[in-house]
This record gives sequence, C-alpha cells and structure tokens, in this order.
Amino acid sequence: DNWFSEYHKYTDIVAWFKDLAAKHPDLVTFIPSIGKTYLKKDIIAIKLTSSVNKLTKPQFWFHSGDHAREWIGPATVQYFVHSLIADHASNPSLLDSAELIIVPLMNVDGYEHTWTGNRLWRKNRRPIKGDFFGSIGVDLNRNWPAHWGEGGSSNMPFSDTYMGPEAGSEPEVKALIEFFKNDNHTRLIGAIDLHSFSQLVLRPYGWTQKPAPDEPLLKKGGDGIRDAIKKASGKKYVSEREIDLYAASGTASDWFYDEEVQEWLPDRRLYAYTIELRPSADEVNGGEGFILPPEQIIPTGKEIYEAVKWYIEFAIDNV
Ligand code: 0X9
Ligand code: ZN
Repeated sequence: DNWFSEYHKYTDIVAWFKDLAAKHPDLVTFIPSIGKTYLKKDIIAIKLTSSVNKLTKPQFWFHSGDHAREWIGPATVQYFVHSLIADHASNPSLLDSAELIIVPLMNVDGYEHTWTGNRLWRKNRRPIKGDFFGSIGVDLNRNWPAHWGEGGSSNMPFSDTYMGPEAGSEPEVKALIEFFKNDNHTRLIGAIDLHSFSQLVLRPYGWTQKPAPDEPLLKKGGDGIRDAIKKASGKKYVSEREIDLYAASGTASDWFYDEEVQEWLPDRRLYAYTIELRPSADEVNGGEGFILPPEQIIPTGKEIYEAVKWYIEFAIDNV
C-alpha cells in the first residue's frame, strides 16, 4: 500500500488509474479524456462496476479536485476505488448492484500549479480576459449553471470565489457537463463532490433557504454518511444543509441535484452531497487545513470507503 503513503502528481494519478484498468478490465473502464482543461490537459474518468446487470443497475457519480489545493480529495477517491476492487472478490454485492462513474481530478491545471507554484491555489488557471489586475482563474465550484451568480460568489476576477464571466464558462465545468449529458446517465441516483476541509457532509441546497424536495431523505442519507464515518474511525463529521454552512451559487452539487436531475426527470430522487474531508476546522488555522499530512490519506480513505458503501446501499434502498 505504498501508493497511499504520499500524494501524487497528475501524470502519476493518470498512470495509476490506467494501470488499475489494465489489471481489472472486468471492473474498470478507463476513459482517457472527457475533455481538456484550459492548458490542454486531459481530464480522465473511470467507470467501476461488475458485469452483472450492467445495463440496468443504478449509477452513482463522484468527482473531486475542483479546488486545486484540496489534495486529499483525489487521494481519497483513489483509496476507495482501490478498496472496492480489492474487496470485490469476497463481497461482490456492491459492484454487482451499482455502477460508479468517477472523475477523480477535475481541476488539473490548478492541481499542477499547487505542485509547481502556489501550494494554496484554489481556482483553475485560465487568465481572465480584459481584467485590469491580470487575474487568473475561476472558482470551479461557483461556475456551474445552477443559479449561477445568485449569491455567495464573486464577480471580481481576483477573488478566490470568482464565478467566471458566465455560467459554465470554464472548460473543466463544460467537460464534466458534456460527459454527463453525452453519456446519458439515466440511472443516476447519487452524486458526490469531494472537497476539504472541515469534516462536513453537506446536502442541497447551497443557494437558497428553500428546503430541497427530498429534504427528509437527503438528511437521512447525510446523517447516515456521518454515522458510518464515526463508526469507522471515530471522527466527527457534521451533517447539515449547504446553505446553513454559507450561501454559494453555481456549485456542482446544486447542478446535479436541481438543474440537471430535478428538471430533467422531476420524479427522480437524487442523493447529492458535498463532503468536506479531514481535518476538522478546530484542528487547524486557515490554510493549514488544506495541507493534510500524507499519513492521513489511508485513515481518511478508510472512513470514506465505509461511508461510500453505506451510502450506495442506502440510496438503492430509498430510490
Ligand atoms: O465553498 C466551497 O466550494 C466548498 N468549501 S471549500 O472549502 N472546499 O471551498 C463548500 C461548498 C458547499 N456549499 C455551500 N456552502 N453552499
Ligand atoms: Zn473545495
């Protein structure tokens, strides 16, 4: 398990997933590019499922690495993918009953920049045309076409929560949306966006106080994820509504929950969450929270693996 004793650069992460697919062709489909970043890097995806009921089983979406400095997100995704595969032989029920669609690292350009330039970079790396200050980057978790620009984001290009010039303007957001739509994920019943830090399990909405149509079930799911983590590692995560943390518009989870699935299939229930991984807010000061020691990759991965298994079963039982 040496791989999980440190963080890895983009090209090594790509190679790791490619190798995983080569070793487990029965379970993993490697998608080398769902689109390119501003700096022309490929955004990769994988599909993870067994051959049982391949065309009928429920689908779950996971993505991470929207925010460049949140390294534990992509690392955690790798950990639970690895664990699902390792445990499949002894416990096939999960990959037999669900298909996972995973984009492990969305903001490749920003991530590369955190390795070579500024460790605490958050946004993507697209220079903003015509900006007086020569600002670079849009916050990819404010750019989705879901009540874009309706609060909790900035229209100032130098801001770390800059929403971008228009909804869905960024190549990385466009790539995920295109991949989602072209691939026609009609069996989707869950979508999780993994961030750090603060140890939170957040449910829609993020932009309005209006309760989500499925609030009681979304709460049950979020609380269950929290409890599964607690049971696995003893770590306390807080389960709450995104708006109760703070307002944000144009976020990925609101897009999946509302703009996409609710509008498209109004009778569809979607378990959409944003999870903020380790550390907890009271363990650190500010930016230190994004620099989680690599010894924490495996413990974080283990608690989220348990949470993912619980979540998938819960969603399937409560469609
Ligand atoms: O602000 C964000 O995009 C997320 N936090 S982070 O520190 N990883 O940047 C949380 C978004 C949760 N949604 C709302 N609070 N509306
Ligand atoms: Zn984030």
